[in-house]
Amino acid sequence: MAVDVILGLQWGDEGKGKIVDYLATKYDIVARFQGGPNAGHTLKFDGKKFVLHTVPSGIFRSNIINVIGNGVVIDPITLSRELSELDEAEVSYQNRLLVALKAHLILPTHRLLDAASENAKGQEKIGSTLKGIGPTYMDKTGRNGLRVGDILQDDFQDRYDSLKQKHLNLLEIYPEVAFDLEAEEKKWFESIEVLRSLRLVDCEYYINQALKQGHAVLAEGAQGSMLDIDFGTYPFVTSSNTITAGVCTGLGIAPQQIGEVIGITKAYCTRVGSGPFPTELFDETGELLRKEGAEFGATTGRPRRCGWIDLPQLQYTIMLNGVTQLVVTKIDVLNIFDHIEVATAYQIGDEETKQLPYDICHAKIEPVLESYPGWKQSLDGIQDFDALPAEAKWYLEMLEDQLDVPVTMVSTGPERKKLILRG
Ligand code: 2SA
Ligand code: MG
Repeated sequence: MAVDVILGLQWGDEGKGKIVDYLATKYDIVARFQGGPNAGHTLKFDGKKFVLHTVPSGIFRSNIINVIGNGVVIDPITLSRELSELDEAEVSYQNRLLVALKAHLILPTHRLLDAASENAKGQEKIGSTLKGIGPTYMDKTGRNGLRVGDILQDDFQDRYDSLKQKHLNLLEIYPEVAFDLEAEEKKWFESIEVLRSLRLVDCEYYINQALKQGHAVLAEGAQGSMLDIDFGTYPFVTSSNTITAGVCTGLGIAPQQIGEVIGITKAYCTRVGSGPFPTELFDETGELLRKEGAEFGATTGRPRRCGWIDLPQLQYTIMLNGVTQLVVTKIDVLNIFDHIEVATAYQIGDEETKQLPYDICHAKIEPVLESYPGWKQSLDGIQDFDALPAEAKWYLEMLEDQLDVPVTMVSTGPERKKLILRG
């Protein structure tokens, strides 16, 4: 069996949670491979809304094993809060939620460092979610980090104290920020006990054995490809590899184990935080997209920046990820528009190009826009691609054509049933 991958092709918030939740039924295991509680995957069903930050989106299907892979950074406090919410909703997770021993831990001082370093950046803020992601990955690559498996060791407290001391020393270079370290530490150690009660596994062995036994695995990406540490709009990125390549290192599998790569894009485009966004709209159309699409961050509640879909950007992330299927979400948000615009190229100075420039953060990019007629009607109740209004079909077929990947699913609303499947 293979590991299929599902990930966002833009700057996150493409609606991955809902699609994973739907697809999960075909899989035995759903695994997170990167990122941490900076993710916020929203799922809606039975009139209830859940936002998952650390727990994989397969948790609501009782026969699915959910794995938090070694590539993830875990804040025990967020994790245990999520688990209490699952308890409240009577979703059982014991024995179905596995955590990699090699996943790194986010300490309270990582969050403090995130806040202090972001605060010191003034105008150049990354727009971090302040969950401690950057400092934790820095400690991982700097070979200082604490891992989940360390909580089982006798000297855990000493190692915690020593890393905390390093952080406190480092914090001296920054102006002070408000943070109740003592209270956070208390919660953290309580949450470590919750983490200890879960099944802690050698993720690489677990996944490879499962594959050998014929189990199907779905790797669930967080954030989006344009936030990838290597290929995103650096430095306005997150600190992990969000692309398909991250699945190999984040779960411990070989490249030839990768099967389908399902790339998700909104029918338009959004971004939270700072950094380049070539098709961003600063006018009332952008405002309307935000309103219609309820574009506010699931993790931080921040309003998202909105704009039209960007084909060069999608061509780039489809290339990087090896996308084999495209899922278009939130197409219903476009219902009210007379015209829908699409960026087909970038005008940079005298040059028209379809390539993202190296200095994307400084280049003056004007998107070259093409206009498509809107459909101006609700898509409610449409379950079949052919039943879509002609203009919506054109739009989707144009995307397929330009991006050279088949559109296999179209989401027409947040609820589970608002999903058009294309055979
Ligand atoms: P960080 O917190 O240090 O990783 O922030 C660095 C930049 O990455 C952006 N970022 C995100 N942007 C969009 N969505 C994010 N998470 C989604 C959510 C979940 C998802 O709904 O909150 O779709 O997976 C996310 N996480 C980080 C952040 O704004 C900074 O620009
Ligand atoms: Mg989100």
